[in-house]
Formats: sequence, C-alpha cells, structure tokens
Amino acid sequence: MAGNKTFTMIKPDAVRNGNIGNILAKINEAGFRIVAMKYTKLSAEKAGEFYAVHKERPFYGELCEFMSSGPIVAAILEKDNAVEDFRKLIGATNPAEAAPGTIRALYATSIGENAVHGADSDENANIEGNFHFASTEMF
Ligand code: 3AN
Repeated sequence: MAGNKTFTMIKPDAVRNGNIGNILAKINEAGFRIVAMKYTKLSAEKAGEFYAVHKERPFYGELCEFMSSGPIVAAILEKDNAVEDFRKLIGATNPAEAAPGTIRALYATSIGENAVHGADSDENANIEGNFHFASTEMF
C-alpha cells in the first residue's frame, strides 16, 4: 500500500527567484498537509551526502554545488498516495518536458536548476525526511 508522506525541498533557484510562496500555495491547493518545515542551507558536504545515490552521475559535482549555493526550504508533506501525487504535481525533471501547470513547468529554469525536489519512493521519503528532521520537529 502506498504511504502517506513525502519529502520535498524548494531548491536554491526557486528561493532566489522569490517563488517560496507560490510553490507552497500549489502544495496547499493540491491537498498536502505540512508535517515539518524549515528554511535552511546545506553545506557542500551535506548536499553530497543527500545526493550520494547520484555519485557516479556526470552531473553530481554540479548538483552538489548548486544545492549548497543558497538557502532551501525542506519539508515533510502528508496526503494519501503522497509520493506519487507529489511527483505528478512537480512534473518531469526537465522543465521543458514537464506538464503544463506543474511546479517545474511554472518555476524551474533548467534540468539542473529545477525548483523542487520530490522523493521518488516511500522508502526514500522516509530516509530523506529523517536526514533533515528529528522526530520532535514533525507535527
Ligand atoms: P528527480 O529530481 O526528478 O527525481 P533525478 O533523481 O534523476 O530527478 O535527479 C536528481 C537531481 O539531479 C534533479 N532534480 C536535478 O536537479 C539533477 N539532475 C538530473 N539530471 C540532470 C542533468 N542531466 N544535468 C544536471 N542536473 C541533473
């Protein structure tokens, strides 16, 4: 059965472009409840740890540099079928291929600087949520 929590980050490009409020509004309109949220900044080392699964990919260095280039908003979200529904809400990794109205179609600038992260499985949502939040910060 699909789980009811997912993990997201509003990435440094979207924060720099002033889109935190717009993105949170889309998340709320889509029926997600915010379980935990913080405005924070990843060190290059922490970004490297978070994206360790992509270590062998050619864009890993660029990705870690970008994700530590400015503040982000990290959040745990709750809704039935959260992981899949959130991936639909954010759209394809490449904004040029993201469906109209999705967060990446609206606010991403490139495949690397694509405005938001969304966990891709229940297992990763749990790992990523625990990476950013202690259980006492979840409501
Ligand atoms: P998604 O975030 O849609 O799950 P993944 O897991 O394939 O996509 O990639 C993780 C992150 O790595 C993406 N959000 C994006 O920022 C970056 N990325 C993916 N593909 C590329 C690429 N070809 N060039 C630069 N960055 C990329």
